[in-house]
Amino acid sequence: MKLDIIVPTYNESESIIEFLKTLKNELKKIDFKVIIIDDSTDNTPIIAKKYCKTNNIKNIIIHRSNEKGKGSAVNLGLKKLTADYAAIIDADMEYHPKYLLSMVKMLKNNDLILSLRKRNDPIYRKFLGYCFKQFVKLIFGFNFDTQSGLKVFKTKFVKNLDLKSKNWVFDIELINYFYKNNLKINFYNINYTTRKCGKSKVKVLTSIQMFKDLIFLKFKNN
Ligand SMILES: Nc1nc2c(ncn2[C@@H]2O[C@H](COP(=O)(O)OP(=O)(O)OP(=O)(O)O)[C@@H](O)[C@H]2O)c(=O)[nH]1
Ligand SMILES: [Mg+2]
Repeated sequence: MKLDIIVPTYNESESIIEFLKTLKNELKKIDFKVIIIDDSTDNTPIIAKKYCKTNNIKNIIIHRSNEKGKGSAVNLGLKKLTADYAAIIDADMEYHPKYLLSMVKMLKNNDLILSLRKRNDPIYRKFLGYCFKQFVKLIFGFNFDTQSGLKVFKTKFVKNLDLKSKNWVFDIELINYFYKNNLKINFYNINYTTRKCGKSKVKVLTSIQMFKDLIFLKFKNN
């Protein structure tokens, strides 16, 4: 079984080694490749390249110096997929790579598996997260955690997908693409741990932008 793993990175020099080490350890039995799409201003891509080389991890590492956005990074990652199965995961160890194999196994009878987490956020993010979830439910009808950073899917279904969402609502665009095409979506419960090192890229303003992007996604792109 072959698995391509898309990892968007933005200044993750403090966590990238732990992430790659854990990934390699958890996926000993399968043929996998990491596809890191990096927009960092620190040395994340250099550290990642070196670690992959010395530890024999198949990799594609693309550094973009004049572009940003998790959504557009994932979109570029989608274009690089060659394996039958693909995953998207964050590099900050909030989503443990130990879940990947079980989730990929579920693709035998499904097309997209979404991880569901129980977040333990500061109160303001809890509140904004709740409002956002209600908004997603209202305009897309999705009554689940769409923003979880760990997903696996069959590559063949995303061949023609070109994500328009440059930033944080790309998850909903991706899920909606599977949904619109009547593909089978299923869920996998995970334990989620908050970031231990490095900095969050999510700011209070991000949430406001997300509401705007979501309306745009629904009424302009769909
Ligand atoms: N390539 C790229 N990756 C990004 C960008 N912004 C965030 N990321 C990556 O996307 C992943 C999620 O970003 P986080 O800042 O952890 O977002 P989050 O998990 O919602 O927020 P926290 O819970 O506070 O960590 C991480 O691997 C980031 O490095 C970006 O502009 N470009
Ligand atoms: Mg994070």
